[in-house]
Amino acid sequence: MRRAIATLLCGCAVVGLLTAETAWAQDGHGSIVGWGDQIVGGDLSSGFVAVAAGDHHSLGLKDDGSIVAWGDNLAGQCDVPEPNTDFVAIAGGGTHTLGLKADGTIVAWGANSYGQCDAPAPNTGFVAIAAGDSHNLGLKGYPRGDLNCDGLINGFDIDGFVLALQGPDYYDPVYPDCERMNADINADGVVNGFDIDAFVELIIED
Ligand SMILES: [Ca+2]
Ligand SMILES: [Ca+2]
Repeated sequence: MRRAIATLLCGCAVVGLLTAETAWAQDGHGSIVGWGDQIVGGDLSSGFVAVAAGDHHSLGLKDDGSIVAWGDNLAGQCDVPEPNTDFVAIAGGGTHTLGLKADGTIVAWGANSYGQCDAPAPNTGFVAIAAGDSHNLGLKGYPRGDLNCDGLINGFDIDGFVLALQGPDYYDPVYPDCERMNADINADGVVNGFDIDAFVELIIED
């Protein structure tokens, strides 16, 4: 089961700010390194699987599916809406933020003067997101967890998930028109045993 958020940075008014031009760097897998005109966030030392940047705010996606946001928060672009769980991708707009959930829905928050936070209906089936200054793009596809590519995530995906864990030599011949990486439920770029708990959670939620 994905853990609930242990700690979310307190808004974006984080402690330990460096000067705007100061670069920061931390060694190690899963840490975030930043440079340039930026405000430094809190603990960025481990557990991250993706990063994104807006005009003056920054985003990190953690391996537990939560988003950490820091920087300029004048439009609320760093106020990740609850529940801050099950995110698999992030994108930073000018003064807004996008998060893609594991179930293929988009969550958006921050400035909405151009409707950039109003995800169009039906808000389902998204597999990738991008954010411009005041607009967004969403790519439709088969969501993570849909291992038989029927557009649904349910118990009929279990066989495909097991084959996906075994490798492309097992999965691809059975599902030639589907995508084995849909089994990368925790969005860390690989399909392995660490995806099992998240997959089970998706099936249970269905
Ligand atoms: Ca399916
Ligand atoms: Ca994975």
